[in-house]
Amino acid sequence: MVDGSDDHIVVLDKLTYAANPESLADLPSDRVELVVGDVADAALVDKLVKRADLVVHFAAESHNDRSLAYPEPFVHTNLVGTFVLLEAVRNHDARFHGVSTDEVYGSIALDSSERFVEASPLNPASPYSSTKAGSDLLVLAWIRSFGVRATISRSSNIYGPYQHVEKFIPRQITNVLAGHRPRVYGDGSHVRTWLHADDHSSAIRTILESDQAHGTYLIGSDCQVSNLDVVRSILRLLGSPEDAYDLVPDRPAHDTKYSMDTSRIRSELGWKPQHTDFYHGLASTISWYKGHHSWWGPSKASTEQFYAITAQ
Ligand code: TDX
Repeated sequence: MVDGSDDHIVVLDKLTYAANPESLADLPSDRVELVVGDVADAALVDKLVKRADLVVHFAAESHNDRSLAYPEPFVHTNLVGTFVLLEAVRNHDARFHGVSTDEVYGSIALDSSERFVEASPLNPASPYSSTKAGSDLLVLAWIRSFGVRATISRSSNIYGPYQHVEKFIPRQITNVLAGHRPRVYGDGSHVRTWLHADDHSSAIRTILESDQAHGTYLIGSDCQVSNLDVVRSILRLLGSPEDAYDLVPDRPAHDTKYSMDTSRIRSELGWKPQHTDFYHGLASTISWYKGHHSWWGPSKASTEQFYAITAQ
């Protein structure tokens, strides 16, 4: 978002357990300003949106396992937060982009070749994905009811540097680096499509820079793999035996597979992912975590304490 532009960016972040201000440390301080606060704080949001042309709504409680244990913050941030932002952009006529997820469509059977399209029905399974679906519905209603200038993107699973260690790929990498075995839910057959974080950012930038962009865009790569395949690859790339992982109790309502047809953003806006070799991207992500213990180390113990409650 910052490279190659002279945009002035105000980051509104509550600095919850999932945030690390060090992630902003390398960004130019004259162009990136951090405001610590809540997206559901209407007075603060109104003040900030008043001086903005464009609001990109990345703020979310985003982890399924936490939403099953503590759903309330998901309702607050993902629903009330989106409502507050939409009211502010409506009042100040700013453009809005909502960052969402493939999970709003629910799950696909493993043996099905179905792929979700923009207009597929929403069928979320978890407190997390249902609040994201609700957030998207608010955006669509504010477009139709009030003429708010807004777009939505729904992305597949994201990986890369700076991802919190609660998520699947960094959890398993840092487990191995810390001398622990990766932990795979259920039988590990669940399938995800992995998109590099840089490609997610470039897709959103493409939408924001287009005067033609409207409605909903699906963003994803062609790298569709099972969780077992990911874990075996991490172990191999770190020089451990590929079977040195544990199968642990499954996540309730665990979505089997996500799959989306991402041709709209590719054909209409000319976007495509640059990180097309998942295993290459995984190797460079592993290198990043190897070299950034000081970034992830402090949150590792508390993350594993959380997982210990659910025996995952
Ligand atoms: O330790 C684990 N073991 C395991 O087998 C963890 C943390 C996860 N898993 C499985 C569950 C999923 O099948 O790996 C897969 C990926 O898990 P997560 O990283 O928790 O992602 P997922 O539930 O697929 O949701 C992610 O993609 C969509 C993000 O967390 C969401 O924020 C995004 O919207």
